Amino acid sequence: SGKRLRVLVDMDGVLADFEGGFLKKYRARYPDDPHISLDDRRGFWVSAQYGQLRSDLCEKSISIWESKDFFIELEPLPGGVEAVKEMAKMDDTDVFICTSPIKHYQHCAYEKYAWVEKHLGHDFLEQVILTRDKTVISGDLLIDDKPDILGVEPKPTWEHILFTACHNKHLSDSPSRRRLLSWADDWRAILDGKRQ
Ligand code: UMP
Repeated sequence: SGKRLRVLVDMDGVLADFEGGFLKKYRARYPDDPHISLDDRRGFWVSAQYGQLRSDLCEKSISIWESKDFFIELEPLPGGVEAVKEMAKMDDTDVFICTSPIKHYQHCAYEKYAWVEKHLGHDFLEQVILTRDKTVISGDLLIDDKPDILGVEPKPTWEHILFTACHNKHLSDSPSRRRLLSWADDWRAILDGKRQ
């Protein structure tokens, strides 16, 4: 074991309950409009599926995560914070939180840092990477619920581990793509398998 393992962990849909937080606030703000249950979610883009349901619901959905306090008030997903803390304490392991902020930057970027401080502690702010392009970030593993992680680098260094979420659970897996079904799944085995 000569070299350290670098693990990149996504935030929305992996550590923070974006989908649950969205649905709760959308239904509270637009009680007379239709919604999509988490069971019926398909596709990474919430706004696209709401736009298909009814064209005006695209911008109504966007208004939810552009609002102040949306990102800071997201609940942690079960076991995620504990797993990241444990990972960070493992020998020869570096953990980074790798997350894409929305371009409406008034609240999101600030609140993502605040969320990490609240749930993982001030020292963990050292480990935060905000980027709209995860392909230019080097690592051994990227644990992320987005099925297609694309950017300017055609050959990213990381192996993408698809974290199961309501919007991706029905996707068929190619043999080359591995999943983490939840934080109760064996993430330690995935890390250990990557160590040389
Ligand atoms: N996001 C949108 N539109 C959607 C769903 C999510 O802009 O329909 C945003 C919320 C997060 C970002 O800031 O995309 C997801 O980032 P990653 O999970 O890929 O880091």
